[in-house]
Amino acid sequence: MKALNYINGAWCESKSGMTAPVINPADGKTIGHVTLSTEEDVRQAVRAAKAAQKEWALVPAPQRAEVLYKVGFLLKEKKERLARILTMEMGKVIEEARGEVQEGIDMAFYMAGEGRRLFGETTPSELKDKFAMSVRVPVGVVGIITPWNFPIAIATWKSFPAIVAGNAVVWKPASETPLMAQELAKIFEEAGLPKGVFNVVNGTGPTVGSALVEHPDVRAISFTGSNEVGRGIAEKCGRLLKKVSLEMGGKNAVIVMDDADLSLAVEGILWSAFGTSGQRCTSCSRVIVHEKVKEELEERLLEAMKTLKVGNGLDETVKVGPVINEAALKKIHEYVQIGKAEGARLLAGGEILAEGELAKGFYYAPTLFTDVKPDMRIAKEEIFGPVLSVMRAGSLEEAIAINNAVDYGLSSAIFTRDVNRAFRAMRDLDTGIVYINAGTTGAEIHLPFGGTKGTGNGHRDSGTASLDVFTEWRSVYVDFSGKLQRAQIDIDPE
Ligand code: UN1
Repeated sequence: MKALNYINGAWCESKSGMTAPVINPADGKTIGHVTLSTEEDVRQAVRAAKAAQKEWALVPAPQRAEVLYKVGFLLKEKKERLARILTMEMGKVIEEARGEVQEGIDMAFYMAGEGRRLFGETTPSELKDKFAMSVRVPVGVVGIITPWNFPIAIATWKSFPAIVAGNAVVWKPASETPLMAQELAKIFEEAGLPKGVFNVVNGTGPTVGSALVEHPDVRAISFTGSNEVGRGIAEKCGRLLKKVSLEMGGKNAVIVMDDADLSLAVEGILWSAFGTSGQRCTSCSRVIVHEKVKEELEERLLEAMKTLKVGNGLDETVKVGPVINEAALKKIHEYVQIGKAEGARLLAGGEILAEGELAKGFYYAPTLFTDVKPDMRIAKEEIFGPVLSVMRAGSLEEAIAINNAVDYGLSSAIFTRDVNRAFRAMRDLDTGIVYINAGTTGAEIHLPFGGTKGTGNGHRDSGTASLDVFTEWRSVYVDFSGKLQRAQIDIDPE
């Protein structure tokens, strides 16, 4: 299969004529090719989006939402097929792939509902016979840049609110996962979205991403990806005075207190650390455990890790799929060497798996380090793989301080049976998402998603908070007094 650009309702090759292979990380096989676009392809897409947006913004929002309802039903109908493509293209296990498609379905229905809300505000005027309100208006053309780890869900978090609010979208999906992007574009087409409102331009970040960010007609950029790339985008958008929303990962921790239900904690840690092979922005990569229960937790974790079957995600019994590619495998393995050199104690894993069938794909053994210190690199930097570090704390305060000491602030979690500790943690953990008695993954789409510090720039994906990126506030004053009333001056009663 060839992943093409989708511009102004037409499927087209890029101007460069160049392609890159799409590889199944489970077995290294080529499952398709993706067209690699030029700046001219981006300009063409933005032109189409700009023209289409003018009309789209005039369609009443409840009618715009009708398209999203259709998209939701189509996603539902095609869920299993999409999940299988997702697993083959990205590697996550089939159960999680179904979950990811479900996230898109949820987002479609949720944002379709927004078509009958998109609430503004009314407020009294300081003058007589005068009305004041603020309404949300679309920004115009929105550029969306998404990562390979959630090839469809993240695109829905960004494009659905943008579209229901009356914008047109140009989307650059990750070049590792262009096939899911084709599927989403086809669904929009089938749902009857007018041409030009949703466009896909495939290619690489330095060419397509940069052209999108720098195009003067793209009024907002919504990006999820690496910290390095995100900072570069922020700088460009700052200079160009463009709205920009950034979500750039995490170094998420689970705190386990001495009063915790340890069985539950082990389940939560296992799921959030090794699910998606540790390749979620929300994945747990640190456990901060109260010293009284440290040894017991480690023993139980090691026992539970033995149940993690690693393999091709299409096999329903597999729990940990491959990582995305060879480069990721190398990076993860390098971090393990760094951890060892820093003095962390390796309890499990720490190796590339290459026996039998696994040799063809990119598999890393679920890895557990202990005696990790907060200043070690493996405790501070995002590894984006199945590598978990256990650290010790003597109190809740110390655990929270360790959690907060990293540069990221996406998600955190605490296992405790003490309601006071739970609420204190909820207040003091410096992350955008906090879980009580659950792991660090599993955000629901109707709540704001994002984080503090190096995770982002204060904006949020999903939830109604996402509308703030895709709309401008317009303040409207209606004077029905029939005479000139000057604000701040004609304020005394006659
Ligand atoms: C991501 O990894 O960027 O909260 C998204 C979760 C998922 C989304 C993760 N619902 O784990």
